Amino acid sequence: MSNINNQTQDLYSIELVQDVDHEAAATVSGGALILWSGFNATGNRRFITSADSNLGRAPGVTNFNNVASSYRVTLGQRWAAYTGFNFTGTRFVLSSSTLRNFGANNNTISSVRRIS
Ligand SMILES: [Ca+2]
Repeated sequence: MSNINNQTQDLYSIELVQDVDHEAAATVSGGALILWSGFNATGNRRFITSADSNLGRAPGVTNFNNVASSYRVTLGQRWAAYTGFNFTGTRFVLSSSTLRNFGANNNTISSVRRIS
């Protein structure tokens, strides 16, 4: 029985470590905007570390055009999100270091870039 308990604990630890690794990698490279396809950090996730003019254009990666429903930023950064490709359309600022769900802008983001 103790073996089963230990194995469960190990699997849980591995999942946490993987999250930390993603965060560490993003931090080392200068911070990130993290988007999730679902509310409350659920669904697919994308780490964005530089301007992306088209969230639907990412070969081999899940489409994120008009998909993001929750987000947070690292390193106290501010990112501008746009409802159109190439930083057009409605613009709004993402700056929360804690998880936030999108409200009126749910599933509307098409491009993003960091702002100072
Ligand atoms: Ca969504």
